[in-house]
Amino acid sequence: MFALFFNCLGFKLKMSIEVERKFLCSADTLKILQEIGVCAGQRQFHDQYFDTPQFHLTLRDVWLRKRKGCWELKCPVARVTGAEETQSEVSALCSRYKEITNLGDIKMKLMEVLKDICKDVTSLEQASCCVTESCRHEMDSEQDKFWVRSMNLVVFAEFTTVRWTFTLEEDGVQVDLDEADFGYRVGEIEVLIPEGGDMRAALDKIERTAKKLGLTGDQRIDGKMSVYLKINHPEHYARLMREHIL
Ligand code: V4E
Repeated sequence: MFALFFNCLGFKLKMSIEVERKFLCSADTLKILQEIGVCAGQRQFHDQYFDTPQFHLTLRDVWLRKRKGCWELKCPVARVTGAEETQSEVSALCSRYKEITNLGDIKMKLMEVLKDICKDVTSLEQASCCVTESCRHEMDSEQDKFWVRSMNLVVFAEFTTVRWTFTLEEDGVQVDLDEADFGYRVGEIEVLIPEGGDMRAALDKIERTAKKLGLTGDQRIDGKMSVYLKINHPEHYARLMREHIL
């Protein structure tokens, strides 16, 4: 939250990797969570997710959203073979995404992903020029409309989430319980590490927390987006499943 606030003002931040495991929260899990964690509060936010009409971003596992007036981009992280992979079961249940929250960096990444498929490179380059403009402009929705249109991006998903956040004794572990406005509830155990940080330690923390919460399943749990797409864009959902992106 603190980081997002500064980012919205245009300060350049080091990118972080979000490592997380989703889970379905039973009454028993909630009871344990209330015993071992501290509820850091409840908040509500509305997310708008953007892609080209042909879904060029999400088909590359790139997720662009606007939440509370701030832009956020999640991109896949290359898996490092070796130490991390030895804990394959835990590893398979966790997702890792690079989180980019600086608008300039987001536009650069989008250019990189979209330039092969966009004929009108000039308009993309114009859009990237906004990168160097003042941070005041980053909050200007008129500016947003310009670069979003230049990259041919449209909203393909939007929903509101009510989130309860718990912090745990385990250093740097956060547990969120989300309820989306389309009726889906999901929990997530989350650890943020800096780029190049200790992935194995993050996975260990998630595993220990999952054990404490009594989570036993070995299946990956759907996130809010999977369920949203299943309901609202079934064909795209099926394609993302076929291509092992969801
Ligand atoms: C990365 C991703 C999407 C973007 C939203 O990510 P998610 O963490 O599910 O949303 P949320 O609201 O919990 O974000 P936070 O507030 O924690 O930043 S939508 C789909 N994906 C891909 C994806 C995946 N392949 N597997 C899993 C388990 N989650 C997401």
